[in-house]
Formats: sequence, C-alpha cells, structure tokens
Amino acid sequence: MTTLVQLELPAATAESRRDLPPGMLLLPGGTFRMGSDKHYPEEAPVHRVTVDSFFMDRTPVTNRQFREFVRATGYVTTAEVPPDPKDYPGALSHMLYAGSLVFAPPRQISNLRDWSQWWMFMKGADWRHPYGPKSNINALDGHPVVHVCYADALAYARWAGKDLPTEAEWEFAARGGLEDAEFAWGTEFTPGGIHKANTWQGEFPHENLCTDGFERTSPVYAFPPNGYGLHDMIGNVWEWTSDWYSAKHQADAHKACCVPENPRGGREEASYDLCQPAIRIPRKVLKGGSHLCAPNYCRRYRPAARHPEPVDTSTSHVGFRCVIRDGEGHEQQGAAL
Ligand SMILES: [Ca+2]
Ligand SMILES: [Ca+2]
Ligand SMILES: [Cu+2]
Repeated sequence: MTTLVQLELPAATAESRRDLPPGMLLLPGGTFRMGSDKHYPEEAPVHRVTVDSFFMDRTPVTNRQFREFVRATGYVTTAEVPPDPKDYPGALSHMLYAGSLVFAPPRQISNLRDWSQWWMFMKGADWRHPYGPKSNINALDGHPVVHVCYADALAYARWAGKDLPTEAEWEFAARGGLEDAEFAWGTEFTPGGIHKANTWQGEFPHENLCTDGFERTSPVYAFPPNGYGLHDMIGNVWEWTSDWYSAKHQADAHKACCVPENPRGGREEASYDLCQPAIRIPRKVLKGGSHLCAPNYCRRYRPAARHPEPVDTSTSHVGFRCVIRDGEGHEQQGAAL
C-alpha cells in the first residue's frame, strides 16, 4: 500500500504528493530564528527552532468554510451557549449570558491601559452575528470566521482532518522564508507606502483612518501573499495556535545539536494569567496580530509577535487556520488518498 511506503520516507512524501489538500500549501520546514529581541519582552529571546514540512491553509478559515462545518455537524460554538456559573466564581449570574467580545470603542477614552473601554461583552454576538445580534455575515462569506474560542477552532480542524498549528509552525510559515525580517514581507512596514496587511492606521482606539481600505475584517485574499504563498498571516484576525502560552521563549541551547525540533510550547499550568488568580482558565498563544493592531498601541503585526488568550475567549478579531503534518491527518482526509 503506497501510504505505508510514503510514511517511511517523510521528506520524499511531502515533495512527491501530487494531491495537495484543497486550499493548502506545502511548506518546506527547516531551521529558523524564532522570536525577536527588538520588540515586546514576550517575543524574546531569539532562538533557533526546527520544524518539519507541513501543509497549511492558504488563508484563515472563512465564514463560508465554517458554515459548511456547522451544516455538516450541527456544531454549536461556545459563544452561542450561556456560560456555566461554576466555571466563573464570583461572576453575577445575570451576567452569564451567551455572547462574545466585540470591539466597540467610545468616542473618548481615559487611558490605553483599560481595554474594557473598547471591548464589550455583547449578548448575542457570535460567528453569525459578529457585531451583535442585529449584525450578520451575509456579505462576509470570504472574511475570516471570528468569535471562535480554542475548542471551536479545534473542532473545525478535527472535522476537516486537520490540526491547529504550533506557534513554531505558525511563525515559520509567517516568515515566508525571510531570515530575521521584521515583517512577513521584508524590513519595511509599508514598502512604497503600500499596506501589506489589514492593520489599524490612526490613533487607536478612537481614530480608524482605514488607509489600508478596511475598517474591520477584510476578505482573506485582499492582501498579497507572503513568500510561501500564504495570505493574511499578519493582520486581519489573530490566529489560534496549539501552544500553551509562556511569558518568554527558551534561550538557545549552547550546543548546535540541541536545536528543538517541532517544539510544542510551555506547560498548561504556566499559562494562567497571574493578574486574575480567581479565574483559572489556561491560555494559548495567538499569532499574527489583527485589524486592531496600531502603531500607538500594539505593534504586533509581525511574525514574532504573540499574545496570550484564555481558551474560552472569543472575540471579533480572533480566528484561525489549520495544518496537516506529514503522516498525520491524511487518513482522516480520506479523499486525499
Ligand atoms: Ca484596517
Ligand atoms: Ca492573521
Ligand atoms: Cu494588536
């Protein structure tokens, strides 16, 4: 059986696979320098990491794709179900309704520290109603799905015979083959004045100049691909990875032989938010930044950038994309073999 032969030759397998899963690209894998020492402390230190080759979705999962999954399975996302009071000690029961976090900035804010000024937990906000119960996705088929928590993203991935990327895989992919480049497309944020990703221009959170053409999310093919052919790695929506968050990276091992291969992030117990000791919700790493990343507030429109997100949280600016690793997932994919 050809499958077994292929699995014994992982490098050749990937190259020789003519049946590229639809909507995916084959990334070569390799050793790269992950993280950055020039920006936020959680991105440091720069360290070397090796990832094997893998397939990755060309774009974030869209509303159209997510609708197919929901139609096929009847899946109900976390944002559509009222939270269980026992998971949220101290929360007032009348506050525990089905909903999700929507970006809704006031005209004026007092400071940039308190994000509750522009994030609103909105009853009835979910993937079909990204800006609240009266909104819809009728014109947003090609936009990334949002208001998906980690379990929702993983459920989709499993259904599709795929998985969520690790942080290392995601960052390798976002760099598009450029060594040590600040941005996914090179060293300049807007080369020749051209926007390469959907971010925020103007003073966040009250002044959205939309110089890049988009106030909120954008169609996943609106901006050019990176060197690997992947769209929207940077900006538009943050993307879930499977790694537990840790406050910084592990430094390089002294010996060259010890470059971590396919690292899987920190420990779950170390991922909790120490500022919120009462709420023990572990946190995963988000990557890529979003349409809300602004020079005056959050310069996370870079491959090295990372952000912790509690697994049960969903928002109007977080989505995901999937991967298939060599030797994994093909079986479930069925049609691909
Ligand atoms: Ca924008
Ligand atoms: Ca993105
Ligand atoms: Cu940001």
